[in-house]
Amino acid sequence: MVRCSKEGQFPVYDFKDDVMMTILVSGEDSSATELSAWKPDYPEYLNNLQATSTDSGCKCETNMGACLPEMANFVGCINNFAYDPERYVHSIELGKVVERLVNPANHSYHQHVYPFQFVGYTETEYAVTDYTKHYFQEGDWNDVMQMIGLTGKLKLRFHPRTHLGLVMIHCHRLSHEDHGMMGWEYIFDKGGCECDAKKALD
Ligand SMILES: [Cu+2]
Repeated sequence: MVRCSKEGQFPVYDFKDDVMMTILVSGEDSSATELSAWKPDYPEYLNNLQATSTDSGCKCETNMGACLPEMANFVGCINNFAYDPERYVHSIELGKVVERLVNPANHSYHQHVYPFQFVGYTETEYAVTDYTKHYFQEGDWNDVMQMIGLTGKLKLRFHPRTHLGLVMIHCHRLSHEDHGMMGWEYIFDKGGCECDAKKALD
């Protein structure tokens, strides 16, 4: 993640440009070497889904942004609703390949339990920097993604085959997550996938 090849003091900033910490590096300077490329053996749950189509109802939108007017006191919402422990954003049927269309331009999309594969953009023009495009490559697996400036959405796929129940999703910025931008999906062992949000107790 970090290579400290030069002696000196290096501030680390947060979102507001406040210094969170300073890294003090001592010793001789050294030259950073390139990492050599390698290819991991992927476990089954990371099987490539780029060419896999999704069943109806398993392809849903997840929007991180504004809230309904009655929830205006929250910082942000997922599909217009602030976090509600009794309400889930989408339903998933175990064993189905799932696709989510997500807009992580101003917020970072984070998902628990199952990593997701970034399979592409919904638009041909998506306004991200070459640096970002190089960092997040189509086919990569992630558990959090944000592309500042993104227009349109990202297509993310995963294939839940093991764990039933809750999958938490939220903005990875704590001050947003804790003020509304959190939700969950529910994985069932029967019944089809559905995009409509439901109350868990219905
Ligand atoms: Cu956020």
